[in-house]
Parts: sequence; C-alpha cells; structure tokens
Amino acid sequence: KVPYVVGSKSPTAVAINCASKAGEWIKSRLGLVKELDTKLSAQDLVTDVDKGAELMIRKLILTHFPDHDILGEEDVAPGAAAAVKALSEVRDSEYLWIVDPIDGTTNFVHGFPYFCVSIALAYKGEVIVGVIYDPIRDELFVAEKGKGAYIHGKKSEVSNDGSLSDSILAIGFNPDRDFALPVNMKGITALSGEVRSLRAVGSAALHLAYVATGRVSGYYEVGLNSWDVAAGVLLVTESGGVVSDTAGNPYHLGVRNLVATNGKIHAELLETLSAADATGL
Ligand code: 2AM
Ligand code: CA
Ligand code: CA
Ligand code: CA
Repeated sequence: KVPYVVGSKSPTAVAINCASKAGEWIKSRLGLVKELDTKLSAQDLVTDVDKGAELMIRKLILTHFPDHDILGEEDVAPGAAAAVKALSEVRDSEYLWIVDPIDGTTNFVHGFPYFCVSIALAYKGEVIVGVIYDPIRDELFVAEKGKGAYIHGKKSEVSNDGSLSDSILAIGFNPDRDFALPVNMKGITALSGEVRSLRAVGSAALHLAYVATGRVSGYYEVGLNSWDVAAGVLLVTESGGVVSDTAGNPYHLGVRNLVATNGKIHAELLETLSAADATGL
C-alpha cells in the first residue's frame, strides 16, 4: 500500500501544475527557437526550451517535495548507456519523479504540432502518478495507480478492437541508427501486412496517451527511455490496457523495448514481432 505523501498539495496536483505551466511556456516558444544543439547525431536535437522547461518542472517539484528524487532527460548525458546508468542510480528511490520536458523535440523544432510534457512519479520503482499534457490541443491526460485514467476529467478507456486486422497501431522511428532503427523497421514491415493502418506522430508519450484513450489500439517501439514512457504506461494500464516488453514480460522502469495495447491484440502483436525477429531482445 502506498503511504500518504506529506505536503501541502497532492503529488498529482503538483504533476498537473508542472505539466500545464511548462506546456504553456513551451507553446509560447513555438517557432522562436534560434539556437539548435545536437546531442549524439544530427537526429538527436535539444533546445534551450527543453532545458528551461525541465528546470521549471524541477524547481516546482522540489518546492513541494524537497526530499524526492528527480530523473529528467536533460540532466542526463546523451545515449542509451548514460540513460541506463542514470536510471540505475535512482530507481530504488522511495519517491522518484521521471520527467520528459518535451517529448517530441524534433516536432517542436519543425513546427509539427505533436509534442507534450510527460511527468511520472514512482514509489519504490512502481509508477503511481502519470501526467501527459499536449499544449497544442490543450489535452491533459492524468492517471493515478488504482484510481483510473482521465482526459480532462472524462474517464479514459482503451479501444475494443479484437485483432490486428481491425486496428490502427502507433509505431516510432527512434533515430538510433545502430540498434533501434533497424529493429523498428523490421517490426514496422511485419506489422504493416497485418494491421488496418500504422501511424507515427513522433512522440512516444502521446502514442501511449492515444492507446489509453482508444485512438489507436496499440503502440510498439524499441530503444525508448524511462522518461519517454513512464507516465504513459500508467495511463494505458489504468485505462484497461496491457503494457509489456517486446517478449511479453511485465513492464518495469528499465524496459526500453515496449509494447502497449488494449489487451485484446497484445498476444497477436507479440507473436508478429517475435516471428519477424523484431523484439530487440
Ligand atoms: P524526445 O523528443 O524527448 O527526444 C520518437 O520516436 C521518440 O523517440 C520520441 O519520444 C523522442 O523523444 C525519442 N527520441 C528522440 N531522439 C532519440 C534518441 N536519440 N534516442 C532515443 N529516443 C529518442
Ligand atoms: Ca531528446
Ligand atoms: Ca522523449
Ligand atoms: Ca525530451
């Protein structure tokens, strides 16, 4: 049982406050970015808006919960190895906030209107709060462990599609050319022959929010980080869906190769990936 968190505000209220404040500011900077930095490659972008939004969120969290730990993307060196190491240093924390200030930075930079703020709170490694905010559509997705998931106060539920042939799936083009991109392309090729259609908007967190709300029936991508998915995973499970790694093992914060569905197509999706050798495992 999760103990009551001491503080003047509930963690969920703080997460919502952080996501909406940061989201509004990010939206106000759209089209105004002058300095563009790259991390590992020309595909791996970061801006001062990513860094500023993360700082804003970090300060607000620590105002309410000064002894909680925070893992934020822009505080970690680029690349998978650094991300794995950074998570390993905090994943046993009692309370750990996991923050992606902008999920979909490439979209933000190019003015393609799909990006969001993703904030999760984990208690001893288990996600108990997940908040995703899309400032362009003013869509707020909120999940609390055991209490369901909501989009602007309306209950969120996964779709009813019973097979891949009835389903739209979300997929991603993770820019890591060495590992993730070739694996994802194998999976995408295999799935394209089975599903009704595929969609990719370039934000892992929004894809998970869309699985949660039934807009797509599943999402598959390898090479993800904890901050891309932690909030979205709780949204999916609290909306009646299922999340696992690409071999079907239960989700935990270290899972980088992810399958999230409405539950009904989960086994068929896992089988398709396995047959195509596209699990990345
Ligand atoms: P970001 O915008 O926070 O970087 C799109 O497939 C997803 O991949 C987005 O969630 C995006 O998150 C993430 N992404 C972008 N560059 C990445 C990289 N170099 N390695 C892993 N994930 C990346
Ligand atoms: Ca990034
Ligand atoms: Ca991200
Ligand atoms: Ca990001």
